[in-house]
Amino acid sequence: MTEIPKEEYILKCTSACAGCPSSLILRYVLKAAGPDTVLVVPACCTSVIQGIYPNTAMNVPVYNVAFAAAAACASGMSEAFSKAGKKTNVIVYAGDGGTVDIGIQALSGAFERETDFLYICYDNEAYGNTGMQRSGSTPIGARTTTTPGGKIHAKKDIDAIVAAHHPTYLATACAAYPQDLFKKVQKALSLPGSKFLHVLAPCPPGWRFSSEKTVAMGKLAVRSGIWILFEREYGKVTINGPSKAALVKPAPLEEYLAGQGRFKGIDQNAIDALKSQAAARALHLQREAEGIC
Ligand SMILES: Cc1ncc(C[n+]2csc(CCOP(=O)(O)OP(=O)(O)O)c2C)c(N)n1
Ligand code: SF4
Ligand SMILES: [Mg+2]
Repeated sequence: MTEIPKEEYILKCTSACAGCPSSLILRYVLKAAGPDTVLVVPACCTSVIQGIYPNTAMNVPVYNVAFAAAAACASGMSEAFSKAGKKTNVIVYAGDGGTVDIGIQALSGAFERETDFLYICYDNEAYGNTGMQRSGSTPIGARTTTTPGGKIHAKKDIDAIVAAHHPTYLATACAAYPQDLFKKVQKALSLPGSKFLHVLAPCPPGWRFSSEKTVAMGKLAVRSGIWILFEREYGKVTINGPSKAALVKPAPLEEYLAGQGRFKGIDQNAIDALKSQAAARALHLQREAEGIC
């Protein structure tokens, strides 16, 4: 951890819930990006965590925008900085609802135009700020306030959707692995063009586990293989660190599910669906990493 700078860009005493993964992830994102950074934040938990004007918990400029507009705003901003000869990092920091559902059109447009920016989706698998409604990123079987019997549809594969735009860099990360996250943000910002980072954000109130277990839950997600750490740099796929071992010998998925109240009473069909999706995804990534497809 010694390579991670001591400077803090999120100040103390934010309004985040105890154990919040969103603020934890952003803390390391900003340590990697440094002070010459502008954040573009659509409506989400982070737009509350940042504080209410004129006060703010953020030590970098933040531009708040409507849900559907984040990537479009970032496009204009990136172009303006470029024309002014500035190298300022433009980073969208958005939730899963704002990315896989409401902001997907602007996201697609920005990636198609090869906008020079980094889009980060922190994925707590629900609309957290408004009380945990299901999003397109909520997994099968998870109970949310709008899926009280458990969600019946699969989690949208946003990584595959973004990959179809052939970005310079696409990677996954997890709040439980800050060094991996830090290095991926640094690498993404060192590359030209459009970059996408999808970060799993285990959310204590949303997933219904106690607040000291955020990191443990993230590690279990990776160890069980339900969340795979990988990078796709100029199209070449690499499976990272702990996911290499997890794909050979995964921890039981039941252990991950049992620790979360949102999966209470999940039926066997939903568990089987989660397992087969994870296995298919692992196989596809392994084949890509070996250059087979
Ligand atoms: C167009 C529009 N619809 C709905 C809302 C209300 N709203 C604000 S934040 C939010 C939830 C965002 O969820 P997500 O993007 O997953 O971020 P999280 O809150 O989980 O951090 C919603 C529905 C809004 N601000 N604008
Ligand atoms: S609901 Fe989850 S992501 Fe949102 S502030 Fe609370 S812990 Fe963080
Ligand atoms: Mg969310």
